[in-house]
Amino acid sequence: MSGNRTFTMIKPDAVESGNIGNILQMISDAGFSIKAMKYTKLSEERAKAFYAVHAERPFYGELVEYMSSGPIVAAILEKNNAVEDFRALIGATDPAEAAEGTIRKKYAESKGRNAVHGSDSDENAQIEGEFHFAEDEVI
Ligand code: IDP
Ligand code: MG
Repeated sequence: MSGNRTFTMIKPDAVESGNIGNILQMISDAGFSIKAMKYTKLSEERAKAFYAVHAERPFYGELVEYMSSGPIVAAILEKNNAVEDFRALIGATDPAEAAEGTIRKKYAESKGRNAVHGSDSDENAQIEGEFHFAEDEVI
């Protein structure tokens, strides 16, 4: 059965372009509620750890540099079928391939600088949420 929580980050490009509010509005309009949220910045070490699963990919260095280049918003979101529905809301990794009306279609700059993160499984949603939030920060 699918779970009811996912984890997201509004990435440095979307923070820098002033789209935190627009993206949170889209998330809220799509029926997600916020269980935890913080404005923060990943160190290079923390970005490396978060994306360790991609360590062998050719874009890993670029990804780590980008994700530690400026502030982000990290959040745990709740909705039924959260992981799948949130991936549908954000759209394909590459904004050129993302469907109309998705967050990445609207706000992403490129496949690398693509505005938002969304967990790809219930298991990773749990792991990624715990990476950013202590138990008592989840309300
Ligand atoms: P996802 O975020 O849609 O799940 P993943 O394949 O898990 O996509 O990749 C993680 C992140 O790595 C992407 O969101 C994007 O920021 C970056 N990335 C993925 N593919 C490329 C690429 O080909 N070039 C540069 N960066 C990439
Ligand atoms: Mg992914």
